[in-house]
Amino acid sequence: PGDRRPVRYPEPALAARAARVLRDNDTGAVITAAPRLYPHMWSWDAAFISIGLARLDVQRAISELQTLFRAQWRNGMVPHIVFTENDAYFPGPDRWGTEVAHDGPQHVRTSGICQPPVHAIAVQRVLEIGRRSSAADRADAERFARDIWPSLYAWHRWLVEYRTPGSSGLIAIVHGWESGMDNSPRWDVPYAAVQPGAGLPPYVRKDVRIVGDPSERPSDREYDRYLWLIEEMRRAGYDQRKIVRNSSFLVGDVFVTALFAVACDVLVELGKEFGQAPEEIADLQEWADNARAAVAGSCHSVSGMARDRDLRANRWLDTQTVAGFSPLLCGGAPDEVQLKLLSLLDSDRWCGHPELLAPVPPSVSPMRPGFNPRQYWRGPQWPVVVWLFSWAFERRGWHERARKLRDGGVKLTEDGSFGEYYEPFTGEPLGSTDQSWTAAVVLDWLC
Ligand code: 9WN
Repeated sequence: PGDRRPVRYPEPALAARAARVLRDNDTGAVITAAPRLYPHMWSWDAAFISIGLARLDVQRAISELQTLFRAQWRNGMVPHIVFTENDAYFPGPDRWGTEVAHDGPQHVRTSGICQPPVHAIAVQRVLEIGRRSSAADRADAERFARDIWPSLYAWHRWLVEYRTPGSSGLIAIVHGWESGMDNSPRWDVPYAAVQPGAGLPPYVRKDVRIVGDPSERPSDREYDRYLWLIEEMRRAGYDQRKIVRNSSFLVGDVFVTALFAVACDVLVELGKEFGQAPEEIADLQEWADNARAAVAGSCHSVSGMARDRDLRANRWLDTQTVAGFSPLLCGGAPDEVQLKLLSLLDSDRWCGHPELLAPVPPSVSPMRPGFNPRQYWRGPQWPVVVWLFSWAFERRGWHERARKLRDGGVKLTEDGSFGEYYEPFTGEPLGSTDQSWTAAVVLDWLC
């Protein structure tokens, strides 16, 4: 394996190309998630993008995160999309209609849902990089980390206040898009219960016109459900309490919960360093402990894999995907469970599968029924997911494992196309090319 693709850039040339992608995707105001398919700012993309940007320009990395947080809702939610003027993406701001919300920002249009809370991780990374840069960058990064901390705290508090219904302790999502893994088979069962009503206003998809092969994207049936959930939320005036009470989709997301736990840990570290309020630091410590316990509590007794919970149907979702490895991100699972997960991750069901071009986890195991190597979150490998595991493993002191994932991530992306996701056996880039967050994580790996 390794020569299945014609082009392979040496690391310095790959880094230069990645830098160019970020510069080319810069509208001057924001770095769009991708040039054509995603012409706006996405919440978790912006976090990863700022990490890559910090390698090029610490100031620009800071301003990217500031732009996202200027769109934070008054209740604390960080919206999943901050819209630019471009109208090439559907659903755009008119379809979301978040003007009906009491808590939305005044000066900018946003969607009405959120995405995984990886922003504290990005702030800490920008700070680390800024500190190794010039004295001016160090001072700016420190001021920024201190100033943005209360907004990060408010964001985390929103997730606890509004999104931890029920007793599982898992953070709940009200739309598959909130997971960042839109059409993962994780959501097939809860989505099957979402019945688009007759009142679903007609719409025309734009994504399938941009991605050459529509079968790499979610199906129309799936889109009907995505749009129906937006319709429900708009009708509820984006009132979180109403949405969590009534929406047809409510799922405890174990991957989001694990990221939340570790992001709370990071905020505690930053809070102590910059002298933030002790009672808020104590809140974050408690939230981290609760989230970690919820992730550990979700693990299947035989496989050890962490599970999401359908909070409408009150049952565990046993579909095995890369999210099953969530306890490895945040810790807290018993040793025997952790060992089981690590050996599963290394096995031929996951990273050790003999046919993989690069030994990094696909979104779904190639050995599972339903695995589709070309279909979005149903099989392809996603560089940002690899980055998250390599970052978490480094943080946990598993340096060798972190290095292997980083090397695998570079191998996956060394064709220089910066695909949104990759076919795991051939390494073909799929979805969008020149995807900003792919370029950003590659820059972080290479610099
Ligand atoms: C919907 C921008 C986003 C990522 C998500 C990814 C995809 C959007 C879409 O693109 O989702 O939010 O239209 O498919 O699934 O993780 O943040 O890159």
